[in-house]
Amino acid sequence: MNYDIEKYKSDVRKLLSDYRYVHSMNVGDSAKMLAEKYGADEEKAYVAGILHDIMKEMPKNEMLEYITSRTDLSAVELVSPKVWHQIASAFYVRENILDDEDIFNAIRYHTTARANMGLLEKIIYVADFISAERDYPDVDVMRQKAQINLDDAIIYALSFTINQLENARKPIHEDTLNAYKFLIMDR
Ligand code: DGI
Ligand code: FE
Ligand code: FE
Repeated sequence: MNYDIEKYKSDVRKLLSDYRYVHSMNVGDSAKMLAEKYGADEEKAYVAGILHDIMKEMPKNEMLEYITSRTDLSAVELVSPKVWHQIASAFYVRENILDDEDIFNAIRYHTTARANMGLLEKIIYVADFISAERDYPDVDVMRQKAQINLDDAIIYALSFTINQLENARKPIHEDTLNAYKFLIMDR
């Protein structure tokens, strides 16, 4: 595939703040690195990485309208605005930038994860956690795990996210719980 990477970057640049633009480019770099390591298409991973959060800064009321006109939301999704951008970004990319099923799914599940993820989905999920600007307390552990075993890194990230949501007394998305169960059973 020949991807028009400079155009995708300018599309992202127009829709995101400086901080999130830098994050997006860093996720692209991390995704490319993981693709090389785990034998995925490096360019495709880079493209999915730079595009993954493209709708993150759309106003929440518009985002809800945008996604509910395209898909049904679960009860947890309706009360979890932070997961809306994975749906909005996936549809936006498919309709306006490029139509590729792997890239669609990698963006579509990059926040919640899901059971039985494909390699590109796994790569984008992990790349988002280890991007260069991330500085949460366990980021070094996460980066180290990402170098050793992709599924172990995902389990660690899922456990971290589930714990954070529990501590904040927030609902946990069904796909997040199913991703955790699937990978634990699959080991
Ligand atoms: O978009 P980013 O900030 O780069 O990262 P992200 O897409 O992983 O979004 C992280 C946010 O999403 C974080 O504030 C926690 C929230 N989140 C992740 N998984 C779940 C979730 N929120 C709910 N309610 N349920 C989930 O399973
Ligand atoms: Fe995101
Ligand atoms: Fe992100």
